Amino acid sequence: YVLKDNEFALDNVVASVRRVLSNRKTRVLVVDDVASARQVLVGLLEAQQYMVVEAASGLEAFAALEAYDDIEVVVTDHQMPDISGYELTRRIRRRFGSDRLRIIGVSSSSDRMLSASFLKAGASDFLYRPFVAEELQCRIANNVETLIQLKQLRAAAACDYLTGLYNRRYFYDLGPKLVNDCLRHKAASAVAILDIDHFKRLNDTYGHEIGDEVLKAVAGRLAAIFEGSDRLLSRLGGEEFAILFPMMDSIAATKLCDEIRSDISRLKVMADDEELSVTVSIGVAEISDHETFDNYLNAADQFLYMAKHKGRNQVYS
Ligand code: GH3
Ligand code: MG
Ligand code: MG
Ligand code: MG
Repeated sequence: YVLKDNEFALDNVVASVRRVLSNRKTRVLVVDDVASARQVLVGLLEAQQYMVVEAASGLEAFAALEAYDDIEVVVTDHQMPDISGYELTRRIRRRFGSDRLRIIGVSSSSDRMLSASFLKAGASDFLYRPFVAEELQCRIANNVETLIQLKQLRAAAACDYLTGLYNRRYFYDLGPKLVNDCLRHKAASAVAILDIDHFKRLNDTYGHEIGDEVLKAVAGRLAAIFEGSDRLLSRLGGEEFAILFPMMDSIAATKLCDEIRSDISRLKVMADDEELSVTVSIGVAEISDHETFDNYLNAADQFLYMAKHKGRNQVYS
């Protein structure tokens, strides 16, 4: 439950890119107190293959946003009995950034300043009624397109190109937040650094391309092990990976890491017609205090050094 606050914690970057690319239908919320006006908007949106949810007031709009966590566009009228579309826009923006939700205002008001007010409040777009149907459709399509591009950029920025795992940047971005969530609940976390043994030798013997294949195989195995869990897995760089175990002390994490170590030692990677195997060393540190995230990673790194020193293919904590 700790991780629920972080929208992307459970999300594998690769999976989210796939979702973006898979033409999943966008869900649009239409807010208007007048049923006939709502119907016009719904008709235009459904003609564009969007999934549409309706709300007859600002309060209904909030309820809809609670009920559906995948609404990505809100088209809202301005004049409504409970709260205005302008106020609704302001309040939605406090919770959802424009990289997550697009808001388009529509109004038959004669106030020519209304458009600017909406945009200042965080609306992505605004149209005066009566609007040209095709213009509304184009503006919505443009907003959906922008959202998709933002998601692709965000996923690419968090992703390691070779392995498809989260990268160092993402690990250092989300890791401290997860750790603090745990500390707020008075729970420890653990962090592990995993390093492939004698990887340079493998590169020197078989070449970098085979080295890359081994990296991908190890990353794929780790991703499979942690799929659907609340652990944060990333490639820090080179042949080093970091794993954050929220709500877990170092004893439990060490036990798990030893299973991972053993699992990877049984992995077979095909190189030309030879079967290669690799081993990994892992250092594990417990996070139970408010030191900097870097300090804990340094501690894990020192334990990793001990694991190497003691002969590799082992876990040290
Ligand atoms: P140890 O058991 O002590 O960890 O020895 P090691 O050889 O694994 O460690 P070292 O840090 O000396 O070597 C890491 C090597 O990883 C050096 C570098 O050429 C290689 N490397 C780093 N990034 C990549 C990559 O993306 N692809 C490939 N193929 N090799 C990489
Ligand atoms: Mg109205
Ligand atoms: Mg290394
Ligand atoms: Mg190494």
